[in-house]
Amino acid sequence: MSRPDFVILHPPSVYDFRRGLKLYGPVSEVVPSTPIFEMYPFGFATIASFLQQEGFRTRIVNLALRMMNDPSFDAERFIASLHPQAFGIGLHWLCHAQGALETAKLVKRQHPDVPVIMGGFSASYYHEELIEYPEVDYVLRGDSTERPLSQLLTALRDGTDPDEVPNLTWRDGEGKVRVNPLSHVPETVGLRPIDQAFMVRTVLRDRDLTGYLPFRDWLEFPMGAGITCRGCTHNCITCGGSEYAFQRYLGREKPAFRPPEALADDVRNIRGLGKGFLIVVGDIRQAGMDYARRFLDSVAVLRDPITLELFTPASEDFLRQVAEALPNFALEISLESHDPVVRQAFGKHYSNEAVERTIEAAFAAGCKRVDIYFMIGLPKQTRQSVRDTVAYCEELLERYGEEGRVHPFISPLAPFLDPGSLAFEQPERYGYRIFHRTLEEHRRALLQPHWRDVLNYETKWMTREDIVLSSYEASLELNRIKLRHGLMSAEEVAQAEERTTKALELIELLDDLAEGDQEKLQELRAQMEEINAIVARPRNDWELGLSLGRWGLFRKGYFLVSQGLVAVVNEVRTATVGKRLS
Ligand code: B12
Ligand code: SF4
Repeated sequence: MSRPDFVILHPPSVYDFRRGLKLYGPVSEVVPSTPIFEMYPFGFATIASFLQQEGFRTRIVNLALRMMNDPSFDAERFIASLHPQAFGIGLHWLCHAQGALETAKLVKRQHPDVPVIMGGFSASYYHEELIEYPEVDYVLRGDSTERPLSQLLTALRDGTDPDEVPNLTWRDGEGKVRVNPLSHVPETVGLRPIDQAFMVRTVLRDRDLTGYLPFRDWLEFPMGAGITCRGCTHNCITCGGSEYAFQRYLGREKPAFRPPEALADDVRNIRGLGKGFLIVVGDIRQAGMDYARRFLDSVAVLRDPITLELFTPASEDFLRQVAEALPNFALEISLESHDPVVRQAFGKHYSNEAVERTIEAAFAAGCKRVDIYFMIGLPKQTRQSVRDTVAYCEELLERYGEEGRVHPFISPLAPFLDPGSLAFEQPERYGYRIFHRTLEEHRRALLQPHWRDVLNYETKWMTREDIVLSSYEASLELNRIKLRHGLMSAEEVAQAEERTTKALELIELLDDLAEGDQEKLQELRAQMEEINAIVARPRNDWELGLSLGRWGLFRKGYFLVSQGLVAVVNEVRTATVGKRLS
C-alpha cells in the first residue's frame, strides 16, 4: 500500500461515544448520520481530488464510521500506523468540537513532529482559539480551501514559512500566532467535480472502503448531490451558512455559483453512475431565473428521479419548466413553522397561501413528492405554537397527501445554534440566550450526559427543557398523524413511542443526578446504551422522509454522499465479483 502525503480524518462528534455515558437526543433525525455525526463533509472529496491533481497523495479516513462499525477498532493504534507528511482533521460542524480536538491530541501523541491542519466552517470561525491548542499547528479558513491547502503542503514539503499561504492561521518559529489574510475566496465554483476515477483508484489503493464511506448505510442506500454554490443569498437567522455568516467569518461577500451547464453536467454524471437518491443542493433560482433556465435546458430531459430544493415558493411557470426538463422531480422546502409570524422572525418572508399554491402547482405539473420541514427552537415560537405546527402538518396531509405525496418532518434546532449566525451573534435582538460561546465551552458541553445541557441556546419563548420536551411531544404526535395517513405502519409508530417513553424515563433519572456524580451515571449506562442503540440504528424511510413513495427503487432511505463513491462501490463490487468468477 502506498504511503499518503496527506491523511484527512473525520472524527466522531464525541470521541468516547462507545463508552455510552450520554443520552443523544433527536439531533440528527433529518440527516443521514446517527447522532455521532459520522458523515464527512463533501469538501473532503473535493480536497482529495484537487490535491491529487497537484501531486499530493491523499487518503480520506472516516474515523467516526470505523469506530462505529467495529467496537474493537483501536483508533489510536490505527493513527500510529499512518505516516503521512501532514494530518488534516475536519472541524466543519461544531458538533465535532470534542471529537476533533481529541483526535488531534491522539495524532500529536503518536506523531509529535507531524503537522496537524484543521479546517471547516467551525475551524474558520474559531481559528484564533483553535490555534492556541498545542495539538493544532495550522488552521485553514474559508469555504474553498483546496488551493491554499496545496500551497501549505508545498511549503511544508519545502521547509519554507507559509507566510504567503492565504487563509492560514499558524504559529511561526517563535511561537507567535500569525493570521494570514482571508484572501482566497473564489468568485465561481470552477473546480471540476469529484474525479470519479480518482476516488475508485484511491479506495483500491488504500484498501479501505469503510474509511471512505460517507456514512454507515451508504453501501445499501447510495446517494449523490449536485452542489449549486458556495455561500447563500438568504439570511435565515439561525444559519451559520447564511449570507451574513459568510460575510462575517468566511470572507465571502456574495455566493460563488457553479456554472449552470457544469452543474447539469455534474448531475448527469452522477446519475450515470448508478441508481440512488439524487439531490441538487441549493435552490437553482438563487442566481436568478436565467441561471435556473440554463441549468434546466442543459440537463433536459433527465427522466431519473431527482430532488430540488426550494428556498421560497415557486411560480406555476417555473414548476412547468422543471417538469419538462426533469419529469420525475420531487421537491424539498423548509417552512420552519406553520405560523408566518414565526417564519418571518426566522428570516423567511412568505405566506402559507404562497406555499400551498406552490404545492398545488407542483403536483399539477407532475411533481412526485414534496417534503416539508419544520423546526423547533425558533424566535417567537412557543410550545403551543409547535403543537399548532404539527396540526398544520395534518392539514397539509389531508389536503395534498394522497398516495403518500407529502411528507412533513419536524426536528429541534440541535445540538447547536450555528456560530456566525445572526441569532448567535446578536442573541438579544432575536430573543435568544446563549449558554456556550467559545469553542472550549462547546467542547465541554458535548460531554454532558443530557442533550438538554448540550444545547447552546434557549429562546425567550422556550427554555432548553421546553425545547427537549416539545421535540419529543411533536415527534410522537406527528408519528400518529403519519400513521393515520399511511406514511408509517402501526409497528413503526409503536417502536418510536417505546423509544420516546424510554428516553423520557431516563431524562427523569438524569435530572435527579447530582452534577458530576459519575458513580450514579455509570449505573445508568446500560439504559443509555440501549436508547442510543435504538437511536443509532439504521433509519427507515419514514424517519428520514425521503423515500420516494411509490417509486419502489428508493423506498428504503435517503442518504447523502459525496459524489464519486457510487462509482467506487460499483467498481469495487465489479472487481470482487470479477475475481470470484475468474
Ligand atoms: C449541504 C449541507 C449539508 C448536507 C451535506 C453535508 C456534507 N456531507 O457535506 C446535509 C444535509 C447532510 C447536512 C447536514 C448537517 N449540517 Co449542513 N450544510 C450544508 C450546506 C447547505 C452546504 C454545504 C456545502 O455544500 N458545501 C460545499 C462543499 C464542497 O464544501 P465543504 O464541505 O464546506 O468543504 C470545504 C470547506 O468547508 C473546507 N473544509 C471542510 N472540512 C475541512 C477539513 C480540513 C482539514 C480543511 C483544511 C478544510 C476543510 O474545505 C472544503 C473544500 O473547500 C451548508 C450551508 C451553506 N450555505 O454552506 C450547511 C451547514 C454546513 N450545515 C450545518 C449543520 C449544523 C449541519 C448538521 C450538524 C445539522 C444537524 N444537526 O443535523 C448536519 C451534520 C451532518 C453530519 N456530519 O452528519 C451548518 C454548520 C454550522 C457549524 N459551524 O456547525 C451549516 C453552515 C448551515 C446549516 N445550519 O445547515 N448539511
Ligand atoms: S438555511 Fe437559509 S440561510 Fe442557511 S443555507 Fe439554507 S437558505 Fe441559506
